[in-house]
Amino acid sequence: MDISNKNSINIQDAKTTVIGFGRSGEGASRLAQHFGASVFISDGKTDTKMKSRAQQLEAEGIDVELGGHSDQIYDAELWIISPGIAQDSPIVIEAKSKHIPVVSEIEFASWFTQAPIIGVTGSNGKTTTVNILYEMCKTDRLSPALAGNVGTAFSDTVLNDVINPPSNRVYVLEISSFQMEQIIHFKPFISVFLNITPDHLDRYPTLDEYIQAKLNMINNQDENDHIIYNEDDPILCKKFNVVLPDRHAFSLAGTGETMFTMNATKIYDEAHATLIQLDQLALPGRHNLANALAAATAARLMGVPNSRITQAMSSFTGVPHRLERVMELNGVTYYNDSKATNVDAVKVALDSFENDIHLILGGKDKGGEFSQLLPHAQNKVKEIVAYGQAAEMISTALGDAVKLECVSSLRDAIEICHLRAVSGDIVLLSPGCASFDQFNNFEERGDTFKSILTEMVAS
Ligand code: UMA
Repeated sequence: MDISNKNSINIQDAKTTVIGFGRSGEGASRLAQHFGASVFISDGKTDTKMKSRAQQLEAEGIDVELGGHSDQIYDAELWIISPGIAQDSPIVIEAKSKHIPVVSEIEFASWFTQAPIIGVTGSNGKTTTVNILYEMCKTDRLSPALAGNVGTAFSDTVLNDVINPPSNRVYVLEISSFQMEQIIHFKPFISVFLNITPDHLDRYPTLDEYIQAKLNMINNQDENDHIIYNEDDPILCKKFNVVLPDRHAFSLAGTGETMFTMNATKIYDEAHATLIQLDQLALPGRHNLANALAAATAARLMGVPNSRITQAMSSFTGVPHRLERVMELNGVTYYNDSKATNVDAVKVALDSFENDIHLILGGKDKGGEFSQLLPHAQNKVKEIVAYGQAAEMISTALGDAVKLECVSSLRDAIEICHLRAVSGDIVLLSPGCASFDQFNNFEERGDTFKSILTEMVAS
């Protein structure tokens, strides 16, 4: 199938294989079927929940294969792959060797909309930024939709819009490096780059390959499009030295030219009008200030008035699983930061608190350097409780410098912290690892943390 010209792609009757029956795969299958493709979705795994979801899709006329990829996957004119499938996985290499075009789910969904896209990427802060930006864009002139890595497949949102077209739609997409691996035409009107720190080094052989995947987001942007980037991030500054789209920096350091500037007490715009007093910001932490500046810059490019930007900044209090204050129990405050799936996110979490912290780390290791936590842990982390597959590795990296205990489960870790924490302390789940050794995703891990705490209160 020829997909070289976006405007002439026609998937009517095209044999289309979708790899991965997660959220992206399910969404892409329905979108492809809506446009007349003959869809076959295949997943290497199976379980009871997947079986019942498969029955539903089959009732809608989509063929589903669970528990392994048969050769039928190669009987296709187009492949759509879920973000969890790496570009160098044997099945992807095989499909390409058979000259089957392979695209990511985000790329595929973008074929079916003309609405402007704001893509937000970075190693940390993406979810918070897209949520603030989404709030800012809720105006009379714009109808924002939030999708992507944040949890809703872009294909689902596009399909809803194809069926019930909204006016003034703008897509606010959280974009991961995985989602940019198979990009051909994807062309955001605004690309936002928050920061780059090592992540997903279990998937990418080098940091540069991880960065390159994220940078694919600007491949198709031209002089009518925009890039927003963090001027305080050396990697981003270097990468965006010479690029085509219109560039806009944001910065906490206050060097260089930025749309919004900060002093010790407020943020103001190019005309020196005050946008917001810093003590009015609802989200704590300097990292969130950077996220808010990135969102404000994107909102302004979309024509959002200052008053709306200010309102969103002063009312948005955060999203679940990101430094989420769960409860106070006997003077001890419990925070769920399950979304901290890499070491840099844990650093940010530690920098947000002054108090004595009982830190729960662990899960499935992603190649992170846990020793880098030491400067951020000094004088505030009372103890670390490490659980799961990465526990031993964490113990090797940090055990000589910080009081540390290894346990097998998250529940054990919580119980130990609960026993030892005294009034005024913080218990922080900020795992620095993926969740997949013991949970389906970071949301399930965070929800489990919260429900164990609720049980403890009840007992
Ligand atoms: N699979 C195969 N064959 C393979 C490999 C995997 O069939 O060779 C199957 C797995 O068995 C599984 C399915 O693929 O059933 C899962 O696909 P997926 O991992 O792409 O998961 P989705 O449910 O489609 O969720 C994806 C994103 N997941 C990942 O990038 C790992 C979700 O981001 C995103 O919210 C969702 O699409 C909707 O856009 C989650 C995530 O963990 C939050 N993202 C990473 C992160 O933030 O660090 C990048």
